[in-house]
Amino acid sequence: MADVPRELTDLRKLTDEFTRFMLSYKFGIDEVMTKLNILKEEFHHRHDYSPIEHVSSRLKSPESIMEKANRKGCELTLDGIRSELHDIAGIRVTCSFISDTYKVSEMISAQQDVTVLEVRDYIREPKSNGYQSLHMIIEVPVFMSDRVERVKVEVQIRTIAMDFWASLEHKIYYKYHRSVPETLLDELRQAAEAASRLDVKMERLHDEVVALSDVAGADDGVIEPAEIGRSDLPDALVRMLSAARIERS
Ligand code: 0O2
Repeated sequence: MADVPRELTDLRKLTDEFTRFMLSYKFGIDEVMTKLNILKEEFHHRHDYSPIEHVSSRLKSPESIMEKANRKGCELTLDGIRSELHDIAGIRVTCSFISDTYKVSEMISAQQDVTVLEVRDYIREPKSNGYQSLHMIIEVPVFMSDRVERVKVEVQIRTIAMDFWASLEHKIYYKYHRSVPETLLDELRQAAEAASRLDVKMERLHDEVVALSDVAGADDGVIEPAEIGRSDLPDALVRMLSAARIERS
């Protein structure tokens, strides 16, 4: 076999190293997604409700990693990037209510193999533009064939209203190439305040309804497909069906 030029071997080695670097973050995401989906399902099974509405993930692209590493002035090596950039792996959890965001954060923190490195509470203290979200940087072990790597994952937890606002603000920010007109920034701040009031009101209403249904044992009028045939029929329905059968015979 012909000799492979040195540069090509080096390039292959670099590509392989970078692929392993990116894969470790992908596995970190997979692991935290599994944890969150288990929590969601198990909580739903136990309490007939889940504080987690929706979970999504994203892996920063190599271009975006380079841009952020340059912007932060961090050492441009894989080790430098690994230690300075905390959001290469990102997971977003949306919840219905503010109290749910803290519930989710507590459930994540309580897991034995999770190390919480940092929490930024932009819900208690929103950013000056109105941005609200609970950010956690966590570290999870990823078990590879030849080693265990501890991988950082950024988890953003917020309500549906906060998420709606943040998605729109993100779009506007990029549309205006990061220099948004002051009037629009003002409107965004007002919209953030309105979203925040909505969150508080919806949670209060929800608490009232829960208190009512606790007293009345209310039925929400819906049956899960898996429950068909498993639960007892209401007495009135049994009486009605047997009366109809007697009439027919
Ligand atoms: P993208 O496109 O979502 O990846 P640090 O990482 O600690 O050096 P940073 O990145 O400012 O500093 O940390 P911070 O404030 O916790 O923000 C991290 C992420 O939160 C951002 O990632 C956004 O996803 C989100 N975020 C923070 N502030 C805002 C905001 O004002 N509006 C919106 N829409 N999102 C925000 P990226 O890498 O900036 O972006």
